[in-house]
Amino acid sequence: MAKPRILVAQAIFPETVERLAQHFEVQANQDDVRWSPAELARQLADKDGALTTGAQRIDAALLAACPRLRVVANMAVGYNNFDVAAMTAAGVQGTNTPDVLTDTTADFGFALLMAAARRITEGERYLRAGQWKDWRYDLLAGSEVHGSTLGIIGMGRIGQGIARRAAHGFGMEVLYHNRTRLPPALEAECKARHVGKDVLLANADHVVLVLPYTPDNHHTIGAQELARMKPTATLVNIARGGIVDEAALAAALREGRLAAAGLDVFEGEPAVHPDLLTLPNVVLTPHIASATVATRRAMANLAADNLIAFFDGRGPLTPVNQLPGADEFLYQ
Ligand code: 8YV
Repeated sequence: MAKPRILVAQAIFPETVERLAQHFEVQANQDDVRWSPAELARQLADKDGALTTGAQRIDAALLAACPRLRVVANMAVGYNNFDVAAMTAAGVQGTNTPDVLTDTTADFGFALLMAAARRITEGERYLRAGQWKDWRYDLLAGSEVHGSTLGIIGMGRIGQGIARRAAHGFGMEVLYHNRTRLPPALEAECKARHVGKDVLLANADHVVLVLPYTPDNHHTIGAQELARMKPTATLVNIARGGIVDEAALAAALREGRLAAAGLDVFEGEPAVHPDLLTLPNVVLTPHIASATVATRRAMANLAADNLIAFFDGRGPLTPVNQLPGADEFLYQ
């Protein structure tokens, strides 16, 4: 029987491509060519499956041009690049890579919080520019992290990881806002209290965004929400850029209505709002919260495992949609 044909849409670890090649006929974009949506559809037109990275949009128009496609494995926990309803309607299975990146991403969220609140990158730029001449009582004085109040918006696995670090490692009081409340035992373990969004914004000394990006939460943090935050507060976004109105955030940071921000994700990646680039009180990183070698390897392996399990008939390991007629296997 002919092997299923798989497209690896962006460069990944060569050993993952080799592993996939033991099971499939693989075409891998190891030169990392950035395809337009039309070119992606052309590349996928004769494929049975794909490994994507989050940068490839899988929507109704693409699916209509790819009748053979049965499964798309995203090498990311977020899958806002998938039109899940269109995929389900077309009978296409989607999968993501939860769990394997939880702690690494939570570590990075904390690193961004520390860097922004304690002005670490600002201090480094100052030193490298030869501006450091003397001690001064208020030189680069930031805001306290330990013992302060942290607000977490989005309390999935990564949010819980941040809560544990904050409560257990930094003695912080943790408030969280989420569509659904955590079970009491998990709340107790994370030492986190569920509150409304406005209460969180008004009371938190630092706010971390870790919620999935959906059309409903576009610009969930805009001018109004920023106005509710303390002027001494820090905002960290490791979720998706579209959750924050970047122009409103840049204005708040410029006008001293918000002390600092740490951003790993942006609305128009890889473009960054030009106003943010000019501000000293924002730490900017290029979407690298999950970027350790071990975690990226685990993500690539899980994406490959999903494709292998799907075509073996075992069902996907970490599905994001439930196809009609398929066994009940939706991963929780
Ligand atoms: C990925 C991410 O690196 O997992 C996610 O949702 O945002 C990152 O870990 C990125 O999406 C590229 O795959």
